[in-house]
Amino acid sequence: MASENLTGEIRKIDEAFQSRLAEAKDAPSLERIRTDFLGRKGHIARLFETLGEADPAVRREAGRLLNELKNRAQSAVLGEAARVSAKESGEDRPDLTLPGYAPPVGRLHPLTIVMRRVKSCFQKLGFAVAQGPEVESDYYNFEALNIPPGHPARDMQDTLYVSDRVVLRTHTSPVQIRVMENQKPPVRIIAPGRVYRRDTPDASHSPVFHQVEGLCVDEGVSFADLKAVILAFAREMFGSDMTIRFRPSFFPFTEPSAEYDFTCVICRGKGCRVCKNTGWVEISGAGMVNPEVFRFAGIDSERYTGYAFGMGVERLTMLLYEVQDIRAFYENDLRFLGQF
Ligand code: 2NL
Repeated sequence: MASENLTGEIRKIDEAFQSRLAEAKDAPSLERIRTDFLGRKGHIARLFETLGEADPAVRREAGRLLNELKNRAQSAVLGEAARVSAKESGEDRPDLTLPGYAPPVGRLHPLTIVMRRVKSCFQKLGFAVAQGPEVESDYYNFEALNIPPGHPARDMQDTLYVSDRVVLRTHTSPVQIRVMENQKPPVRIIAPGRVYRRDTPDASHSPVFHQVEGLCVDEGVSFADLKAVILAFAREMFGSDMTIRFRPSFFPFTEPSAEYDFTCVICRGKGCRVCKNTGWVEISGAGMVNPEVFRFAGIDSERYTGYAFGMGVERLTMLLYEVQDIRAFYENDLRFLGQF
């Protein structure tokens, strides 16, 4: 056989092998390819026999080509066999019985949890939720609340001023003034939201915190109504064993004014570290709306009376979850936030 014919024959067998291998899908078809090409009576063995009869001049080169084809075909068949067997046994598929990865799940901020609960307590008592701007005029934040010029609350030391007559609201009362300007009684609202004070942060002070204020205005509204609403809130929020007490106080926007306490939510009144053994925890202030405030808001104080109250959401949250430091709410430490 001429050298051209022999090397051409090797190339043809090589190509045939490649195309058969590309179509092999399973172990039996691969085994047929192995016997057809690499078996004792296969194409490659037949070519080795032909090689013996070839012209010595071409035998060397054709022999090298043929050996190379044999080795390559052997490892290709072995490689493909491994792949096919992995596929058939399912080794290349994910193990669906393995436990899954837990996706990272977000949670509500503790202040959001408590804020939502406070809102829902007052909604049950018939209060609507009102909102307003955090950047307020001096008029709504102070003047209309009967806080006179020169009052310490207006001091640059206590309030964050945006400009001469514009402040970051120091309470949510301005929201209530705006509602009273726009809605004639009966008014029954809470004003939840962020408020700002010029304070140096420590365990009990943060320059930004959250407040919920409440306001009820109608004919014949009395301090007894205020006490009933605060008591109902205390019991809904902290349990039916809660009692409340009021102590006389002073605010420019209410007259009379009071501070109110709840039974200590930790020891239920027995006396502990949190209540300093008094059995009571201070919550915030309240009172009957000062007629001067009604005058600013355009409400007839001869016909209507009203009560108002405030409360700090951080304070409630710290009592509820025994959080020692208000700054924890603002540090975004997931080890803290993950506990609620
Ligand atoms: C506190 C607790 C309080 C009010 C807020 C209020 C709002 C209007 C009229 C009258 Cl529109 N009062 N809010 C009343 C009493 C207490 O907040 O300890 N503040 C210094």
